[in-house]
Amino acid sequence: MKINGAVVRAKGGPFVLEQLELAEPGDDQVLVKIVASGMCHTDLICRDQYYPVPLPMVLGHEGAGIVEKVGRGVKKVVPGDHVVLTFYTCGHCPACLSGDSTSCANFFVPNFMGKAADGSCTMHDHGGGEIGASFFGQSSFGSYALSYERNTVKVPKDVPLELLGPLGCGIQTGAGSVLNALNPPAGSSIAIFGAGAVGLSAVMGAVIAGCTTIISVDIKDNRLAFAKDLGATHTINAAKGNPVEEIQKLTGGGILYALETSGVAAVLGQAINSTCYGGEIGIVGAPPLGTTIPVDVNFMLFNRKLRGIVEGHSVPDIFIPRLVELYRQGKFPFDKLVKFYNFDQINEAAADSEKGVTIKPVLRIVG
Ligand code: CXF
Ligand code: ZN
Repeated sequence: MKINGAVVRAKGGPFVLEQLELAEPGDDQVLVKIVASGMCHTDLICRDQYYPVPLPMVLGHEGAGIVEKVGRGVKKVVPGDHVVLTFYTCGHCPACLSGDSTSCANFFVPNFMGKAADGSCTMHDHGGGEIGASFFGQSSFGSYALSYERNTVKVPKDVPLELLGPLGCGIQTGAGSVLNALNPPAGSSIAIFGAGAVGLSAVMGAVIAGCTTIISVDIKDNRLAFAKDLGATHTINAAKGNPVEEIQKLTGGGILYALETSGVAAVLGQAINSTCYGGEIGIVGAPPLGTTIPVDVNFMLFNRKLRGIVEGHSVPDIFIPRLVELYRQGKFPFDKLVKFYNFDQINEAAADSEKGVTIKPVLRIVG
């Protein structure tokens, strides 16, 4: 079928709207009419080839839309259902079978390599040239996307569908890193480094968890003010002071939970150093491939735990509907992070996100 898609053909962009040909859904696939798609930092680092995905490609991995057609084997959704698209996992490796699908052994190829899970190319341009698709098992920067039953999450019809796409990645990553991965007990303290979409979602997650000290660290005062608005109890501008010393002062010796969302290696060092004995540090922000940091082994030896967290360690079919319900009850106001753009403003949305003037751009794709 013919679709409109935003193609990145060269390192650094731009996104160019083109008419493309999308394949029919396979047995385990779902054809989704995309209503809106969030834009995530990972779309931009793939465009810029910090993550060297093959180009040309249609990126986008926070799709929200309406099921148009399902493959023969699909049972979870039917045409007309409202869905959020999330990351692809295989469902048959040991991690998926044990319920930890964010550690899926087959995560890489169907999420990043531009091919469907069976290795086929599902998108072509008007000249018949192959276009990388199936980005995060979706490629949602298009008027239609092919997802899989496993990464298609049904959502209720009484919440605005155009708002929900970011629950598929950035928002679930931030909130889930706190609620599913670090799991701080009520009354505990957490420091969240970075106040972008992921970090601010983590702040909201920490409020839901009942943390009574929530420290947001960033280098922009407007973001820190936003974090306060969302429930941070303390803010630290790391451009003006030393966050490690300030956290130690605030907590009387170091914090038990720290989350690094900025993707800056030096900030990860600060997150580690801000913890007390037994502290746990979550790595969420993605720096360029090959980035390393020095770690003081004896510092870690005192029961500290450093862990990576992918996609908020969530089981999307369970966690995304929970976030929708929390939003509906006014306990998870992630809509405050969103600014809408028309599909043909996609490059402006990307630029605003990079400048930091928009926290979570969402593209309205089909009216
Ligand atoms: C990504 C971040 C980098 C590791 C895989 C998951 N999340 C989405 O943007
Ligand atoms: Zn993402």
